[in-house]
Amino acid sequence: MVVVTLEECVVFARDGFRWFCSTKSRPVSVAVILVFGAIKLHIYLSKRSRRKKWATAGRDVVVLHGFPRERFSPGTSPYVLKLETYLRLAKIPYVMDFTEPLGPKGLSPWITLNGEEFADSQLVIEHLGRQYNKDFSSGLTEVQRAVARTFNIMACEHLAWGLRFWRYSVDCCRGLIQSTSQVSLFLRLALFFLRWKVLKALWIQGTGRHTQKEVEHMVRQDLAAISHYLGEKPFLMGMEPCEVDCTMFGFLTQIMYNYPGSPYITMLIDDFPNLQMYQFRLRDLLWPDWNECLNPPK
Ligand SMILES: N[C@@H](CCC(=O)N[C@@H](CS)C(=O)NCC(=O)O)C(=O)O
Repeated sequence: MVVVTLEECVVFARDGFRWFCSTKSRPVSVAVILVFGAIKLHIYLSKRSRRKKWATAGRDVVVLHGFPRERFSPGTSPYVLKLETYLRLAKIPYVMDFTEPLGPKGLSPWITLNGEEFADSQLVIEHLGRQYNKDFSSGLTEVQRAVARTFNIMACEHLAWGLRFWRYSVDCCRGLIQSTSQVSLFLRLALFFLRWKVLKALWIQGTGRHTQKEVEHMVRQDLAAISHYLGEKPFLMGMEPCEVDCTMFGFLTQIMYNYPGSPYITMLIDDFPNLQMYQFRLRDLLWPDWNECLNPPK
């Protein structure tokens, strides 16, 4: 095995830099600087022209940036679906943008509203709720609000890791690729890097250190909690849908449509059928155009 010391790396970098700055390599250095400059300028100009276009969406119209529509559901990200479902529930006018899915925090979704950018599905929902004076949880008691928040966090910060574990580690993105309508070489490359990043995140967060059986058990517990609390009610907190239902819709939709062959879809079918009915109910209510939102549309 070849072992490279830190000292050798420093020497290599220093010599390389000296060569780059020397007169002998001037044509190469100039070419490299010009190419990088041209790429940076191109990125800057495209970003600026996209923002100009979004500004024409109209006053108080939300531009929702996310990943493209896919074959079996309107998207493969639970968070984008959560936010889009909320916009529909709140009847806030919006347009979708798929050209720049990653926002100022490097994640999807994010929105542009009247020229301002906001990121993170939860923070965006809270901001829009204040701006458009929509609070679907206002009829809930303090205790019910606490329960709704707990379920919301459980889905976004716990269940989500269990789902990522299956998608990126166990399934190696096969189900995700099946759900994707255009599998280009670029997409495969992007998925390769995303997978590497998510596996690292899974390890740091801790879920990646468990066995597959242990993670499955955790997901089952989460789904059981949602199923039992939902019971026979039409929506999680009662007779009317509220913000937390949008989150549940985002996650249940992923399991039902974009996790083929996973133990989670089997759990929904065999053990928690009320969760499937709940997803259908929300879908009928808020996504009457579901089929047109698939890619290709049905
Ligand atoms: N807390 C964030 C989570 C968003 C998130 O994790 N988005 C994923 C897609 S499901 C993403 O953009 N991943 C891209 C990446 O990590 O590079 C939210 O609620 O918006």
